[in-house]
Amino acid sequence: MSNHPIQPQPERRRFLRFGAALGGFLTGCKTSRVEEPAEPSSLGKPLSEHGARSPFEKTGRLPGPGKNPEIGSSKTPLQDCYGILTPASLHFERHHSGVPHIDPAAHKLLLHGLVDRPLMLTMADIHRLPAVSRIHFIECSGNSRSEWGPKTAPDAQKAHGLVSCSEWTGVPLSIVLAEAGVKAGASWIVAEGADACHMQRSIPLKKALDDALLVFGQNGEAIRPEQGYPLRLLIPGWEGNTSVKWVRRIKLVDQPSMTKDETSKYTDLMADGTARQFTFEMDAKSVITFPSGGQKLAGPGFCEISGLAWSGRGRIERVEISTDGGRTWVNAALDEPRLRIAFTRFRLPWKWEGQEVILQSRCTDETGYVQPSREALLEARGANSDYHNNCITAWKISPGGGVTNV
Ligand SMILES: Nc1nc2c(c(=O)[nH]1)N[C@H]1C(S)=C(S)[C@@H](COP(=O)(O)O)O[C@H]1N2
Ligand SMILES: [Mo]
Repeated sequence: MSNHPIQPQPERRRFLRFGAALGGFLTGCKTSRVEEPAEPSSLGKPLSEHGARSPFEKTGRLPGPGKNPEIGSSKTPLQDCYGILTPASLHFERHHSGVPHIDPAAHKLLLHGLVDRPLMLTMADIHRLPAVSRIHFIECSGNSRSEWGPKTAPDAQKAHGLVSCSEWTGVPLSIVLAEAGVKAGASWIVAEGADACHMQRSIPLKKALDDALLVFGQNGEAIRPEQGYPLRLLIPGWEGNTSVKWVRRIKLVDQPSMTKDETSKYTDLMADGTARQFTFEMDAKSVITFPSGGQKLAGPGFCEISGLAWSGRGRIERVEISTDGGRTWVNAALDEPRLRIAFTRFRLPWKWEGQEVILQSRCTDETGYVQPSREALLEARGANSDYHNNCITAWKISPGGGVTNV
């Protein structure tokens, strides 16, 4: 037996608060007829080589309407995901020219330009190098584009589903760059994909040497073709477009290349007609996934408000929730692990009294950056912007329990 006096545990206190909020929520489930569940009477399905989800589970990615089915994006059903990891099968997709069919035995990565020793690496070469696994989100800078208004998207998936979070396994790019030997004067890299559009992005060498990865693993299995099989670049915390998929070439250069995806696209037009360029970091954002647009509360009583927050600059320090249209805010509990540049799950026990409610979340990251209001974002960026919308959004719960984007 421990001789330490028993201290009230924060966990237990939280549980007691839940107890109060639950307030007899489960009384409706009490039954006087106690019946044992029936024994299964026949054998189930046989063993299988590769698992599939239950046929009762129907949630899916939502391919956006495009001129052709290869080009565009499909969105993660954030409102149907648990925890902080996105299943590979539900990771959002953004392809500019479809998913190439690549035999890993034939795939090569060329490193050249301002290096001492140009390298041509096979996948077998890459698999021999020291690897790391890291949990990071990827977010398209076009995510939440609908929230510039005037017409917003009806639910969490359609509004914010161009973001997902996985455990990525791969080789730090710094290791490969050290093998090639970076020449004096090199200050940028240009990465190129093996898809038909040859997606190219310029990335400062400093970031490439800091935490960029050459990724071949996703959530414990080989990276999916849609995510860049057999090899993608991952630039943690920066706009998704810089994480070049199906990466086949990295060139060291002394200035950015000014490719189409960093000039005509992925720049932010400001009110004065100038454009912000190389807006790499994804600012902190949070989204309430329950209750969220398109859902319906069964009735007044206990409800756990839950959602996701993330920042391209590091850890999420705080998520506040308002249930009164932004007049007052309370801190939500943050699930562990709370990792850098990864989804953080937040939760708040709450009791819905059945009235109309405007529900909002606001996050703060470890740099002290606070997610802005829509007014503050428009003030700073004007109304021409398309990319990088991270403002606080609001769900309205109507007295009938229906939830809409307002
Ligand atoms: N080669 C190549 N890389 C690419 C793209 C592409 O079309 N081709 N799309 C980019 C964009 S715009 C984004 S947001 C991310 C999306 O990654 P995902 O499809 O794995 O979610 O990949 C980036 N890398
Ligand atoms: Mo993107």
